Amino acid sequence: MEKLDIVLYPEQGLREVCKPVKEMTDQIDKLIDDMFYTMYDAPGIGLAAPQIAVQERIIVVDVSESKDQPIALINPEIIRTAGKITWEEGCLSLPGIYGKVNRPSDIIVKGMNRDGKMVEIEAHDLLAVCLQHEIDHLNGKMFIDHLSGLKRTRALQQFRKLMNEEQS
Ligand code: GNR
Ligand code: NI
Repeated sequence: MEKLDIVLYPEQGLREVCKPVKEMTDQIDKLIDDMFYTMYDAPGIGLAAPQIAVQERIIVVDVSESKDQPIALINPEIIRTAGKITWEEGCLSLPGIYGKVNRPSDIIVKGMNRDGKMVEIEAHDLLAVCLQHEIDHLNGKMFIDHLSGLKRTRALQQFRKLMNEEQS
């Protein structure tokens, strides 16, 4: 397995709409292994392919404490939403930045698993938040886009400052 480099904001690839995967291949299966490895190592609870510079519709998540409930989805689609939840989100592509985002609390996501089988996943609370955060990435969207103008500006200022401090 290989640890992949995580792309940081403001890389253009994080703002692009990713292409659907046409069919499950050994190459994608290997990529999913590397994505899980990279996500657990970070550590993070989710990772989307554009974060490792692959512009394809692939996500991995594991929100369990024990880190033993991996979910990989190809071409994921949200087919139902209900409820509301506010969660303080972070992103491996904006390290050190956090912000409260409102989203539906209950969702059903349809997609292909790594065996190439179509599945539907019912998700609540943190798993629902994380799946929506990852699916947003596939559409070129980041959690800061859900913040109000002022909060978003402040978050981005803070991120630029953090990145500059790291350089000096
Ligand atoms: O590791 C992550 N934590 C997190 C916390 C709250 C809401 C969403 C997330 S996803 C994030 C990893 C990441 O950037 N995935 O794209
Ligand atoms: Ni993210």
